[in-house]
Formats: sequence, structure tokens, C-alpha cells
Amino acid sequence: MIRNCCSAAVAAVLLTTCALPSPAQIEGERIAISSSHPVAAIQDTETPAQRDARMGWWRDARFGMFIHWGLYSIPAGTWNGKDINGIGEWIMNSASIPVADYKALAKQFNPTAFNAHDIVALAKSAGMKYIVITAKHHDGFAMFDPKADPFNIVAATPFHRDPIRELAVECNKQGMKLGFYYSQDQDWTAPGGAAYKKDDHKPPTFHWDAAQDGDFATYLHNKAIPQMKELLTNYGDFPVVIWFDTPTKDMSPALAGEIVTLLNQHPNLIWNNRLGGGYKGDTETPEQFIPAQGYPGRDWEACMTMNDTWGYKSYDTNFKSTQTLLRNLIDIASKGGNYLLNIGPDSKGNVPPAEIERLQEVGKWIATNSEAIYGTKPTLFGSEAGAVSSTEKDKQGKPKFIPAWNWRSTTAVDKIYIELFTWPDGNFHLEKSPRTVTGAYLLADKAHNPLKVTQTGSGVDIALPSAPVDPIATVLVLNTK
Ligand code: FHN
Repeated sequence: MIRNCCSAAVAAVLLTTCALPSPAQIEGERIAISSSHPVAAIQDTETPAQRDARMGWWRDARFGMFIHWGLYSIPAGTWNGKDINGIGEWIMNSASIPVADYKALAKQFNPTAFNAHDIVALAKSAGMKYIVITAKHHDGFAMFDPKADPFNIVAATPFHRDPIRELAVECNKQGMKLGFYYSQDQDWTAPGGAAYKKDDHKPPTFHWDAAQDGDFATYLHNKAIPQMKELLTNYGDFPVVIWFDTPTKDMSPALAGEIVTLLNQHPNLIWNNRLGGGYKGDTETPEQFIPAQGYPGRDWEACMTMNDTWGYKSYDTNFKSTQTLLRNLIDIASKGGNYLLNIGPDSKGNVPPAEIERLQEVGKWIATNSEAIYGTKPTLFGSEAGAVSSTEKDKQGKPKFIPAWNWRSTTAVDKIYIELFTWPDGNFHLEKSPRTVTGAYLLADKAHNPLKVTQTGSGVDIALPSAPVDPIATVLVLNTK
């Protein structure tokens, strides 16, 4: 399933998140937005140096774990004996489940296999530097312990534990950063929370149960804002990220401004471009796709699933290969972005084995090749990522970008990393080198045995061994000046 944030009914609001704006456009929008906001956000007022300091850890991280986990892991894609189309966490909406029936799931939710230590350790072993977990998804069920509303994992389930607190404790212990996803706008079980039918593109106020009717501002004031306050203050050093989602037109600039007032009290916080009300936030969030050239001038994070769902679906076994996941990470890093890769634990709290296996394989590669990923800058080349077709069109009727999968490149001050996907016969040839190459070796070679470098006019040839070290990606390091 390839889908992006523009496909939702909120396309008009989200349009700016999906284009590839030029830095000049971005600057123009920044000025326009900051002057029209009722409340200035930190992005509107900080200096570039302050921004670099605030975003520093996140830019270096490159790889994070997204966790979609909630009540929807109980039906796991099946309702009343029928397999329900679509992503697992949308089952309440896709099957038009009445509010009372959905809320009743809480009584069965007892994920005794949940183990915060193991999840954080899994993220670490995969080479991930931060975790973002659904504190509340569109179903309105809080996976933490808010006083603001009793429909939550501590008050409404036999589990009575707060997994967000347990994760916060473990993240502190294991040196992992933790962020919270919060569905600020859609809430299908709270009166007045926004709801829309994903596939029908019905208006944002579409409800399927009278219990959902109500006033959006009241929902925001009684539930979402108080819950966000609790999330922002009750979990020690965390969250470092707030991940908003699916803003609708209900989120007026004035209402979004109330949330921004709250966010402004946490000056190190990073938040994405999905708050609504015209706020651009810190990060672009391409979903289930990697943009052709990244977002020059903007921080960005591609969020992606391993199979075709975010929330657990028992019968979705369409897992991407480790090769695809790893090459996605490298592709994203080469374009200056972060990869937020999802896991969807089941109703007992177990992470599906297929997800564990892939993460551990990715982690093995990173353990050898980490310096080619963390803290790197984007490619100095660009054309290796692919080219626009002269014949094929994309869904919007524009010339289609066809990715190439031979190699990618990431950059350090005095090094160029070439991640080789296709092993060249004899030499790796660069037509034009942007820097003088003074030496070369394979990153997996602990001894850094030098490879023969031959200057060829403005280009360079590197003599390679006959076979790659790793068939998924072998990193060639060029020392440069
Ligand atoms: O509707 C959600 C979806 O369930 C999931 O949370 C993704 C993750 O980015 N965001 C929304 C769709 O854009």
C-alpha cells in the first residue's frame, strides 16, 4: 500500500506538507504564516542557531521506532467474523463500530506480555535512536494515565499499568529518546472529536454514531488539551517529540494557537507539521514514501510500515524484506531525512516476530556501518537516486520519478560514503568527484586496507575486491579534502 498524507480527506489543510518546496518558498511561507498566527510558535521566533541546537540530536539520529499500539490490537483486523479492509488502527472507523461497542474492548485489554525493557532494547539493537509511541490514536483511547478522561489503559482495563511511564523509565535507563504521538484532532469516541471516513473522503465532521456528536472546541478544551498538558509534564525528560496527526478544518488557527501556547512552554520540544491551523512545525512527514530529493531546507522524517498496517492486524503478513528496509534507511539518510519505522504490538503486548527479525538484521548492518548513517549530511551527488521519466506519469499526471538502486551516498566533513547496492565489476567509477579523493577503503574492513584510487580527469576510479562484503549494502569510504 503506497499512500501519502495528501490522500486523506484533509488534503487542503495538509497540502503544504506534501509538495517539494524550494527554500525560497519555505522562507516565504514562514514569513506569511508567522505574521498570521494568533500565537507565534517557537519556529517563528528562534534564531537559526537556536534552531540548529534544538534540532541537533534529531538530525544526527536518522533512525527511529514508531509504535502504533492500542485497543485496535484486540480485533486485529477482524470484526464480527469479517476481515475489515484497511489499516488495523482504523478498524473502528472502517467497520463503523458503535462507540459503546468499541469502548467495551477496554475490559478485555490485558497486555501482560508488554515489556518496556525489551522494546527499548529492540530499538537499540536495531540502531534506532528514538521511539515515538501512540499515546492516543484516533480511537480516543489513552495508552497512559490521564486524569482528564477515564477512557485509558490505567482506569478502564484490567491491566491498570501505564506503558508510557514504563517506557519513559526504560528509555532513561537505556539512553533512548522518547516521543509521543497524539491524535489531537480526530477522536472517534469523544463527543465533538473530529471523525472522517478515510476511504469515502466524507467531510471531516462525518460521524457514524450519535455519541460522537458535539462541539470540537469543547472536546479540545475538555480532553485533548488537558491530556496533552499531562503528557508534557508527567513523564520527566520526555517527550522530546510530539507527533500530531490528521488535522482537519476544525483545527482553526485560534484553537491550534492554544496548543502552541502549551508547546511553547517546552522550548526543546520538536513537533511535526500535522498540528493544523496553518502551523508548519519542525518536520515534514512524508508517509509511506521517500521523496525524490528530500525536502531541501526543511527537516523531514519518512514514516513507514513494515507490512501494510500501523496497528496490529493478525493476517497482514506482507512484510518488506530486510533489504528493502535497510536500503530505505540509506536512501533517506542520503537525502538528509530520518526514517521512522513502525512496529505494531499485538493485544498481549508482543512485538510480531517478523518485525523483531528484520529490526535485528538492520541493526547488525548498522553496527558495522554506523558512521555512514548517524550525523551524516546528504549526498554531494544526487543523480544516483534516480531520474524523472520522459514517458511515464505519476498519479498527478506529472513526469514520474524512477528511483535507481545502484548506490547512495552520505557525507562527513572529510569523507564521502558510498553505499553500494549493486556491486560494480572491478572499479567503482565516479564521473566527477566534488572533492579530491585522497584514499579509499571498505568500512566493514576493520584494518582499513587501502583500495587503489586512480584519478581520471575530473573523476576517479576505485579498485574493488571481486565480491561485496554485504550483498544488501557495502560501504566504500572515500577520504577527501
Ligand atoms: O490516520 C493515521 C494512521 O492511522 C497512522 O497513524 C499514520 C502514521 O503516520 N498517520 C495517519 C494517516 O496519515
